[in-house]
Amino acid sequence: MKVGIVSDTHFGYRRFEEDAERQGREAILSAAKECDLLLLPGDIFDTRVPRPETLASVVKILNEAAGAMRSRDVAKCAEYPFFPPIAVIHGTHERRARGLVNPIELLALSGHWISCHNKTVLFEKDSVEQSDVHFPKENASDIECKLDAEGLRDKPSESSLGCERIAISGLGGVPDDLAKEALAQMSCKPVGGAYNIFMLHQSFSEFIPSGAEMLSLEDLPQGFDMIVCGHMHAPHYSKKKPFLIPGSTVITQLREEEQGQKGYYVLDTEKKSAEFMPVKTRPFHFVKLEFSGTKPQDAEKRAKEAIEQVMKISKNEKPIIRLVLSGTLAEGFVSADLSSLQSADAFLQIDNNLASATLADRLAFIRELRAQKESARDFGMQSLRKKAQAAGLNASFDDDFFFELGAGPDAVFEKMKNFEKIFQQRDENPATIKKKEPEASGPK
Ligand SMILES: [Mn+2]
Repeated sequence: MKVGIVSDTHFGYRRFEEDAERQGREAILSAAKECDLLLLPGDIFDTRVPRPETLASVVKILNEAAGAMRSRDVAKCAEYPFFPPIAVIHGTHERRARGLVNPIELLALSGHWISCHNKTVLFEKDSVEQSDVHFPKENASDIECKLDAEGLRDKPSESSLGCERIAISGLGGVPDDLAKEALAQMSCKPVGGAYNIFMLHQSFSEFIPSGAEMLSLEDLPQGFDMIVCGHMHAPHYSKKKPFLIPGSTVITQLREEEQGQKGYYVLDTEKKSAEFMPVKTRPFHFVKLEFSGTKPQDAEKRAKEAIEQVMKISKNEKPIIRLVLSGTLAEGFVSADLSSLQSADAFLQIDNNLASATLADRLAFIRELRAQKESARDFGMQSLRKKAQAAGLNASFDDDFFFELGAGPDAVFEKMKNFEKIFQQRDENPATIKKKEPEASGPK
């Protein structure tokens, strides 16, 4: 079967609403025209409570997609016989509190698509065309009797009938720190005799470097032939893993990695390969400019030239440009005014990080200090040692102190008893403690 995978259409995204509508529409309808089954792994809507106008435009697109699929012989779902073969989960943008209806569930109730959140849904398609199977008319009943007599009718072998089965399991988007728990608790699993796809909407630490709390590819459930993941907006396909990120169909974050093509994937479950199908999108350019001791008017001039460069290659279409300026201004200048760069010919976002030289120096100094500084533990130990010294407790203080406290209340209690002894000793005979002080004191 051919599976069309479209994600993160962000319908209703206010900043580029027409782009979201046009590009999402093209992706869904193109996929519907050539595929047997569609998967939409979340962030189909930009908000958890879309406006009726947004809902209406998505319903229109889905009606058209259903029409395009109905006119062909596509995958069918026995559980939802009257629904188009479109499987969907909610993303982080559509997620709502328990007990509230999110827009994905709403359109599942209206029969526009099938929700696969926290369940496994089976789709089937006969790959042998109806017209290929024909009995001679006069003998048809004889043959059917023979089939019944041999008990073949009730158990047609899958290979002889050429029936292909795809099981879609899904888990809607959750906050990153809850993802592992959600995977452990979900109630879907691979189905025997089917091509199994697991669909989720999360960040993965392999793709987003800052992700301490994120899932790793190692956390994914076993037994699936393909993992499809929404949420991350740059497309990616790894045949070996096998892991597929369709990416978004619209620019939303204006991040550097969003500059590539946008589109959808067509997964061929027989050939076990996926192909990226680009859709026509508004051009987006991310431009970084670095300055050092520059006068504001020179920075402005260079920024203007960079914008003109982009305008030249954008031809007829109004591009989205994000301009990031960083570095220092010449002595005596505090900031650069770049408001003159705004024009009606581009959607321009300027990140003006230019700083005065003195401020930049101070920032660099603070950064260096932080890099040199000992760890919090070392710093804490040092100040504790100083205080202990002043109280005459040197003998009992060592670097393992924090770890012992961490071991639990019993360890702390033991330590306190130790202190008590030392305090008693000090009170009874101050001289003995004082004598010890110099040899055990201070860091070396
Ligand atoms: Mn998204």
